[in-house]
Amino acid sequence: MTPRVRVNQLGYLATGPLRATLVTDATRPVPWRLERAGALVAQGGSTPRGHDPSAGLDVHVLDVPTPAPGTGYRLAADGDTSDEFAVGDDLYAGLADDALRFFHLQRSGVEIGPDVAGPAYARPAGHRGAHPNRGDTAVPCLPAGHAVTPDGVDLYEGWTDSHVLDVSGGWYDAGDQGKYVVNGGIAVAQLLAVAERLARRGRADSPFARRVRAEARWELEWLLRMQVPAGHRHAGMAHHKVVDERWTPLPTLPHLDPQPRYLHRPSTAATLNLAAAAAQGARVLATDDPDLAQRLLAAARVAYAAALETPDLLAPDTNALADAGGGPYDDTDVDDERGWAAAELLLTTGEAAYAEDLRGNPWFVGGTRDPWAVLDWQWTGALPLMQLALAPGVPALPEQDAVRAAVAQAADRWLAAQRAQPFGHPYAPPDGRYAWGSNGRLLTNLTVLAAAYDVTRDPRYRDGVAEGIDYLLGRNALGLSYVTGYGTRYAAHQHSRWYAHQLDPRLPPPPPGTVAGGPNSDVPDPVAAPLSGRAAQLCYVDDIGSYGTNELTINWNAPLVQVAAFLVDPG
Ligand code: 9MR
Repeated sequence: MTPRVRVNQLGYLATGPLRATLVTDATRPVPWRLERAGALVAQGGSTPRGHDPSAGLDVHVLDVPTPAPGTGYRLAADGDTSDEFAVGDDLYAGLADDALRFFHLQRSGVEIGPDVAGPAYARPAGHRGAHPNRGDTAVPCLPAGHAVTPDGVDLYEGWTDSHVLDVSGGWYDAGDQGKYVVNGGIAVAQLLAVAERLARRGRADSPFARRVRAEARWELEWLLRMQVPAGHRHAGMAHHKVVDERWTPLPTLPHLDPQPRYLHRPSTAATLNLAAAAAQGARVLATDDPDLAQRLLAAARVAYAAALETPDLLAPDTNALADAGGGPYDDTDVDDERGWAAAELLLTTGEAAYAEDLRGNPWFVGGTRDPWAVLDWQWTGALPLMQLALAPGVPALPEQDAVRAAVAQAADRWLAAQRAQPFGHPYAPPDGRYAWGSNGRLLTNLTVLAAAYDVTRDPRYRDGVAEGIDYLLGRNALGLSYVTGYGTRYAAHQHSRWYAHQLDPRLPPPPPGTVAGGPNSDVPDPVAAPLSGRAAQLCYVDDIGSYGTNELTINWNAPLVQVAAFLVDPG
């Protein structure tokens, strides 16, 4: 039975806050007791919060003074007792480590040995071009007429160029084996931001920081391979993706993928993501590998210029195909990506021209768009603002103080949203419907609070991050931790083509530190579909078939690394 007292099943920081959510019909405050080994540590009364529409439950909040560090705490209230939890400052190092290892395990084109994956999930190199899979070492462009919808619309009409590229390496995106520049770009940027923060904290040479940079480098080298070479149409732009011709069944190990793979035509969004991530990578890897840093910066400049020349080559919504073999990552507004690329190029080069481009961008401070509403692969407007705010000084950008103020204001908005949520999570879509990857959106909101803390040192923001992660680790309507291996009851069947624990119980769950996409009000897959119409938090099922609520991806695990690394050392 899931306890009605919902806590962060991993534990709470010694600096607090320690809050829990009680599911109860009681209309008046009820007493709670904090116990350890049966002994009373503290007691108090709950705060009734009424009906919570996101959970479809009546709830109270327990606000508990943080006790001395230790393990084995429990909260008792209303005739029920919570799972055990710890209190301490060393709770998140393991999670940061594991969440980062996830990326190594997503690597394509290289053997994943038992030393990193354990014996059950060690696997040969995928997509290296050996029979029977066609491999990523020589991938042709999608031939004309290969992306025609059932209504007869050719999604890539007018695209006639053809060449073959070596696009091996990089990370598989998710539970599928596609590799997408748009999503690779944001995920690697988030890891690079971790490396930058560690450097600001004087820990650039720690083993963890080195691993972060090595992992980011793996993806950056792949991004470079996705750039259209000189002499071809749209030279300098980035191919949007390399994916299978058709979806493969579950499970399919990468080296056994029988599908032909194709490069899809370039897109402006992918090109700008490449420009942003490569420019940032050039800074972060400058000491480790000056030659690579130079190549990255050159590629970023070329990509940026190519995107200005071809500003609206949009990736089509390939979901319209009968069997797309990969996701669309389609985006009709690329101004936010343009601002992001300009900001990273500005930070790396200091050149005033990039600052000028940024000023004219609708997502920049004073612009017409709200960069803070959503931060994900499609809406990237908040990323450059956080990056600019955190940079020590940007001479070409006198507006830097205004940018810093905007970050703090955005964080204030998330703190207000958090106070309104009885489960303590700063995620509150205005229509009440949770998005695909809602856990990822919560995590990126937490990165905004973390950035605000780094900029202002106001402890309210640090506490906001600490409380916000409670939701992912069990303080939610399902009483479930969404992170494999963390918590008393955790998601163990994330949608993946190789972590097939559910299909073959001899296999272990996905590796620890893997976050599930989370509740999705649209319940788009057949497994979650019966949950349609339920309260948002209940639109989730821990089933390998539920790609719409339970997939793992690089762009959700990357902010998990950010948040966990922040909580290891808030400073
Ligand atoms: O995360 C993406 C989500 O925002 C979209 O609504 C959804 C449908 O287009 O696609 C999600 O991304 C998937 C991608 O297309 C393919 N790899 C797995 C991704 C996570 O489910």
